[in-house]
Amino acid sequence: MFLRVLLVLLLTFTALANAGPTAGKAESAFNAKRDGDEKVKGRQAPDRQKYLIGVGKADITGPVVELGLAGYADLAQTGTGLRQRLYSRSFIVADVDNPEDRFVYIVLDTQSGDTAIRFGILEAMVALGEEYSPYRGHNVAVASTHSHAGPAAWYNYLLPQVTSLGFDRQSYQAIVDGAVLSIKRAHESLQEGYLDVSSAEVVDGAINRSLWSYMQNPGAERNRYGSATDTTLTLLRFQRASDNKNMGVLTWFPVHPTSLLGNNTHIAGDNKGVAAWMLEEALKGDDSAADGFVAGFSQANHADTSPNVLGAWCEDGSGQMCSFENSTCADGRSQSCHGRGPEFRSLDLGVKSCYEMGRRQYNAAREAYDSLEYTPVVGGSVKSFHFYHDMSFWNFTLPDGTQAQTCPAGLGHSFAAGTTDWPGAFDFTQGDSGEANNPLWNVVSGLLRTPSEQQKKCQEPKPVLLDVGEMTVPYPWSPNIVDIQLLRVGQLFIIASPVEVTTMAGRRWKNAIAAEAESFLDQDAIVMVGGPANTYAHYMVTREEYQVQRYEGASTLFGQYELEAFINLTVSNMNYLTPEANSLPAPGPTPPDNRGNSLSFITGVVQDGAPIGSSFGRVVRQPAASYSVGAVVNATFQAANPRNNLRLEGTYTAVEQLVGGTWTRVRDDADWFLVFTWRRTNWLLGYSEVDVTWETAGNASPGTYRLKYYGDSKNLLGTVRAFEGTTNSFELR
Ligand SMILES: *[C@@H]1O[C@H](CO)[C@@H](O)[C@H](O)[C@H]1NC(C)=O
Ligand SMILES: *[C@@H]1O[C@H](CO)[C@@H](O)[C@H](O)[C@H]1NC(C)=O
Ligand SMILES: *[C@@H]1O[C@H](CO)[C@@H](O)[C@H](O)[C@H]1NC(C)=O
Ligand SMILES: *[C@@H]1O[C@H](CO)[C@@H](O)[C@H](O)[C@H]1NC(C)=O
Ligand SMILES: *[C@@H]1O[C@H](CO)[C@@H](O)[C@H](O)[C@H]1NC(C)=O
Ligand SMILES: CC(=O)N[C@H]1CO[C@H](CO)[C@@H](O)[C@@H]1O
Repeated sequence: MFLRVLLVLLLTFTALANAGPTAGKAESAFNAKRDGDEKVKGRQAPDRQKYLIGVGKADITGPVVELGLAGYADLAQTGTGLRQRLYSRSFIVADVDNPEDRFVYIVLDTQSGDTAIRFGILEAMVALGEEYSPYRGHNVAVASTHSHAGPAAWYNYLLPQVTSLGFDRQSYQAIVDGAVLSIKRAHESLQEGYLDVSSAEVVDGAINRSLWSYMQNPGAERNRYGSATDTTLTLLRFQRASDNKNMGVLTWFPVHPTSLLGNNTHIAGDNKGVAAWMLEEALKGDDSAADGFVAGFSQANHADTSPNVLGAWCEDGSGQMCSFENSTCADGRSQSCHGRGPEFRSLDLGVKSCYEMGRRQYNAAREAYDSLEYTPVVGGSVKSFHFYHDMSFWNFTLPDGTQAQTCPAGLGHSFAAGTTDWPGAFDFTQGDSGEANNPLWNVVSGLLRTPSEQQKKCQEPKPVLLDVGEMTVPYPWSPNIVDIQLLRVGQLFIIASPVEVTTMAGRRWKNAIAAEAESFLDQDAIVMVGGPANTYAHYMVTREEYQVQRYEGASTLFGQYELEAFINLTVSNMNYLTPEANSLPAPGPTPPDNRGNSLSFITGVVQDGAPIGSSFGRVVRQPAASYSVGAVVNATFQAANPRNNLRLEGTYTAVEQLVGGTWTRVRDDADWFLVFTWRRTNWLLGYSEVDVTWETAGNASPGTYRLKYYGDSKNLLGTVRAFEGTTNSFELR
């Protein structure tokens, strides 16, 4: 209530402040451009314009054990613990004069946005009542970092559920609740402030992983760009007007968060999670940053990029790189082809490479943040639209007048081979992994159908392996209905893309938006593509790239004209983003909601037990009495299943330091270097143990410390009780 009053006061004040003798806001923005200088030095910016801005962050860490991870689609990749908690980071922008005109851009530390998650968030906005009525389908964008190391089983459609054995309410709810909490926090922080854009190059931040595909694009087009991936990180700064402190930043840089490999089983935000954590830590207590500074690292046109920047090599003893055209090795298969990260020699599940690739993005973000060359976001108005569109057999006209068609979703043969970042995603289709012991696949594989003639023709030259868009039994396998959404503040446009977009596809899409924006903007548009957002419709390549059907082309669900279709659907609705626009497009067909009818073979926790003579939280193995900084500190506790309590906004592990006679928490689950590993020791009696591991090479300093473990045990009656364990103290020297 108090906040609402504050908001109203704020708005009234702003309205008065803006009701001066000069012409409208948009007008003055354009004047600023005509005056010539858009660049602002430092914090003082005479011609900047005010918006209402807010940022918020909340925990979305779902079940960290006994559940498949989302991304590599590998049944064998089941969670065993936690390296880093996952977050939702929300960024709200509103028009000071028309505060109903606003949007919220959410960056989830998940593999993608999703229809189920989005439904959950939108329902929560309605349930929150009047104050949250400005947040509705047209302006809520559910984007992601695309981390491949978060829990799965929250997807709306069947295909991505297969490798996590279905849908899990607990996993889904953790993301929805955290996303909603992050929106509330952002909403409660809304105040007047400024938006400014800067950028920096990320040095060795990614390589193209499908150069053969990229090379199919016309030479003249490729020559316009310096690289086969986009190397610039763009940063949007949220600076509050009251004291010019920065509340947060939202960045975009394209690179796959596949640094942690497909054999990693610890939950983490991958390289973007590292970058966000580093920037938020670095700015804690910094003069430039407000308390609770939030750093969002959104994904961009990353589909054909890899963080494995040393290239893809055959791990078959041959010492050869994988084949250029199809990433296979001497045996003609892709199974032994692996991309190498900068620290691949540590043979460690990608952890060290992940940290390094995160650090590179952090470095660029820091450079952009410290930059004196900011372009202010001007033009006042905040607009957005969203509608659903069914891609099955949709006919439309290309700009050159020819007819084109999109198709129901279909996956091609190369999809099963996976990528150089991890081979063999979904190779259950070839029967050599997972099929026999995947009960969900056993139920649904008999329902596979061969594509219709119309579908075969539409999808050419893709040979359809999985005709997912024509399969609706027992419920739809993949989206045919996709989200079309654009956000605008001033001259900044954000495409919320439901597909992973390749480098060149992203460039074409952004160029098309910028060209159309010229019809109603005086200054050059800045266009970002963010995603996977709102739903997960796999990949999108250019028409030329589609012809060679590498993984990305085979995963382009709606056929060779998909990019042209997305461009058509966004560009032809940009009239809803003009300063005068005050209506929204028709909502389109509602996608199926499978939350209530999804299959699940995920079993719950039956009970926890502790052996006679032990008890929950007892230290089974103490740390040594002393270590040198750089050593790995390790302790083992008698444990219970972490699925009994996700401890959202809390922690499973902590490091406490003895400071002036008092034990003070100095590390928790958010820390990259503090790792929580859970394992069952007796299935029948429900015994388990956890290792708490602290890698002090990371960021530790000498002192007296102890480790903590916070758990929750469940008895046979289903009662859950919290407990904790504490190790002996140890010296770090
Ligand atoms: C992969 O491409 C090479 C040529 O670069 C070709 O010799 C080989 O047959 C291809 N393998 C498969 C499995 O398509
Ligand atoms: C994880 O996979 C990578 C890539 O194949 C391999 O080099 C590494 O040895 C594996 N690590 C473990 C612990 O299995
Ligand atoms: C739609 O496009 C397809 C493929 O180009 C064509 O065969 C069909 O006649 C078109 N349908 C309509 C109604 O124009
Ligand atoms: C999109 O396709 C429609 C239907 O064919 C066509 O009328 C329109 O001109 C196209 N719009 C753009 C921006 O290409
Ligand atoms: C920590 O201790 C456990 C149990 O002895 C062991 O399995 C694990 O490998 C150790 N981890 C490290 C990083 O030393
Ligand atoms: C321009 C560019 O990024 N080229 C790289 C594409 O990826 C290969 C390895 O797959 C590198 O060797 C190129 O340098």
